[in-house]
This record gives sequence, C-alpha cells and structure tokens, in this order.
Amino acid sequence: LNTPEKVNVVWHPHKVQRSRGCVVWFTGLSGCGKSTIASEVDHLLHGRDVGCTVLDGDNVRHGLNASPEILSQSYDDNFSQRFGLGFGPVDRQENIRRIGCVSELFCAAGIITLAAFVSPYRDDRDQVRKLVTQSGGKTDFVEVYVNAPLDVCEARDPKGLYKKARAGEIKNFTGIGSPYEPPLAPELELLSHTATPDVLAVQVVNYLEQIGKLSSGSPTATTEREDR
Ligand code: ADX
Repeated sequence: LNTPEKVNVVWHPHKVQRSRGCVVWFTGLSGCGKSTIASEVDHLLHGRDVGCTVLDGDNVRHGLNASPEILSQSYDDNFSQRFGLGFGPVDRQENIRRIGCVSELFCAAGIITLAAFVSPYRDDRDQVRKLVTQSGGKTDFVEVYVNAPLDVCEARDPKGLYKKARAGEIKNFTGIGSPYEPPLAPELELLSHTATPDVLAVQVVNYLEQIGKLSSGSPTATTEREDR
C-alpha cells in the first residue's frame, strides 16, 4: 500500500491468508425490500453452512454510524457532532465509506457480507467496489439493484417515513427531497415489486453459485500472505 510517509502508519502484513468471501451490496430506495431480501439470502446461506452476515442501514446507524443525537446520550457535544452521521450528502458518503471498510474486513475473513444500504450516490458505491475488488478479485463485489418504483415504496411506507417526508418533517428523504442515482451496470437487478422476497433471494443465491462463491464452504487458512 502506498501510505504517505507523513501519516506514520504502515501496513502490517499478516502471516495467514484466508480464502475470501465477497460483498453483496443491495442498493435501492427506503422500503424497496433490500433488508428483507438480504435477510432471506442470509437464511438460505446459513442453511447451507456458508459463513455470512447482514449489515443494514437502520441497524448500523444505531451503533458504528450513530447520529449525533444518539451519541450525545453518552458523549459530549463536540464528540457527537464530529463523529455522528446524519443524511446530508457528505454524511451519507462517510456512512458508506465506513461500511465499505467493514465489509472488506468481513470479506477478507472469508465471510459473505450482505450489505443493505440506500447508498444513493453512485460514486460512493463505486468507491466500495474499488476497495473490495482491488483487495480481492473482480467478482468479490456484487452490486444488487433492488428496483421498486417510488410510488410502490411510498405506498408500503413500513416506517411511516415517506409520510413524514411529504409533510416536510424530513427534509432530505431519498426519493423526495434527496436524489437516488440508480446503478448503471449492476451485477443483478431485482424488480422487487414483481416477486416475493424469498423468490428474489433465490435469484441472488443462484447468481453467487454461478460465479463460484458458494463452492468452498467455511473460511480456511491457506498460504502465507505475500507482502503488499
Ligand atoms: S444511506 O443513504 O446513508 O445509505 P442508510 O441505508 O444508512 O442510508 O439508512 C437508510 C434508512 O434510514 C432508511 O431505510 C430509513 O429508515 C432511515 N432514514 C432516516 N432518514 C432518512 C433520509 N433522510 N433518507 C433516507 N433514509 C432515511
């Protein structure tokens, strides 16, 4: 790695190299079904003894990427404002950057990482793709566009957030006051209003099977890692 010298941190090569997992990145509007499909895929893979995990926006935003308001329950204002994340473009960028790094760590540990985030900006998703594929191979990042029309997501409104956004209570809600940039060349596109989550999850599992991600079972220690 080319770390600038002034940073004073140097990459430490590890002795054990594990076989990699992959990152399955679900993107789409709030309420399009990303988390439900990811959870179904998780269930199917667990049933086959494949090491996997789900990361999703609503949960991660309670911990690693908590808001300033959540952090202020335990930290002072300065800390909470500095590290807490909201939904402005830069905060979303940092949200996806952190999740990208966490996904890469899981992937390197041999785990199939099912990441379900609105991730509305193409460039943020492409940065994660770059990180994951340059550490592994081209097939280590699978972008899944969970495509449901805005009016379908809004009619579902499982958390009542579209209603709040229409009432002006959430200013930058994706699809209403904030843009969503659909992927241009996703590995998979799921028309989530045309089939049930369990049927769509099977499509994802079949794709992983096709590209050879389900053949090697659980993570195994293999050879010594080469210097980077
Ligand atoms: S992302 O845009 O930064 O990728 P993320 O996936 O972490 O978003 O979180 C999205 C979830 O936060 C939504 O499913 C919704 O429940 C909630 N949410 C709250 N405010 C907003 C908002 N302004 N835009 C989109 N989702 C929001």
